[in-house]
Amino acid sequence: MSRVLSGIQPSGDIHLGNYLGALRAWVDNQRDHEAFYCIVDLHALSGGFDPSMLAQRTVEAARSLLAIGLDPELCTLFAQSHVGEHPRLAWLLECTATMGELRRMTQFKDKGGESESVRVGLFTYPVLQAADILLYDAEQVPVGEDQRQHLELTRNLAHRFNHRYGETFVVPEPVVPTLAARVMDLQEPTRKMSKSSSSALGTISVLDPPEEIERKIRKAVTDTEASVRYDPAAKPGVSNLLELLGSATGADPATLAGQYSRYGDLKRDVAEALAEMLRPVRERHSDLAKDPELVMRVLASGAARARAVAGPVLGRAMSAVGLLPAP
Ligand code: AQP
Repeated sequence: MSRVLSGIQPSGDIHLGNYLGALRAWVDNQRDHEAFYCIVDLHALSGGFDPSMLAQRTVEAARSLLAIGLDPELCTLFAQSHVGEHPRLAWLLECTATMGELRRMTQFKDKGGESESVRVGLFTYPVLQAADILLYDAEQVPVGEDQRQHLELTRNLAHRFNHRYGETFVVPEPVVPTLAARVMDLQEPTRKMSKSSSSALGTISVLDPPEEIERKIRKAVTDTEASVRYDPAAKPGVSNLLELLGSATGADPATLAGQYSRYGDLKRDVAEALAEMLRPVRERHSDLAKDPELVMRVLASGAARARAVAGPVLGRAMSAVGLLPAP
């Protein structure tokens, strides 16, 4: 079985963009791949975070991932900070990466990269992400479109390291969905839906009840034209709604557009389809809340399984760069 790895930050409620862009593929992949999924809590330190909430958010992210359909019998789910190999490999890769290539990362620029007070961790975050992936010899990484550039960096670092120090890492491929690879904010449809930078009305959480989904979709920004067309450049709001409906129902967004003449009808169907798609997630989430210790047990056994794979790969990399083996 080929191996996949992917991660998510515990930086807020898991939203529809995370779900359609990446997490739905996580669930599918666990059946026919050896799957490692990581809650990247160390990455969360690179942005504004609340220390009193971080542990709770990590547990909550794990519970939501189980509710979405991850099965700890089929995949390895763990917290990044529980596997010390991640920051250790990140250092070796920081000594492989260049300032120039990290400066080109658009997420760094978007999140305030020009400011003198920006955290160094925000700058080096894509290198830690490369370590997350390379530690598991992952062949595939399911991600949304926004992560494609970081994946390209990971591939470049793996190639460079292998070329400089000898064959050490598997070079991974990104797997980006064809639909809803970039779910847009419902209030600002030219920006991606995001945990930390979207307004409450612009984001749909995977745990939102049907009436909340209906309210947010009803208020979603469209445009002043009255025709339903799939044209992401000219009509980003309407096209986003059509993509959401398409990815919830399996239909093609351009074909769906032909079935509607009014925005109100489209919005009603989008809200219904999303509520139906997320219903089992909400139900499983409330079942999981009845056993608060379950998540901790899953994360403990996940960390042990992750360390068993990551340890030898880190050892390979340390030996490749010529470090003295530990006594
Ligand atoms: N809007 C989106 N559309 C499609 N995919 C998305 N992803 C995120 N937003 C969208 C994908 O979700 C996975 C987990 O993302 P993450 O939490 O690790 O980081 P992120 O990309 O930075 O997500 P957010 O929600 O925007 O978080 P914050 O606000 O904390 O930065 C990734 O595979 C990502 O591609």
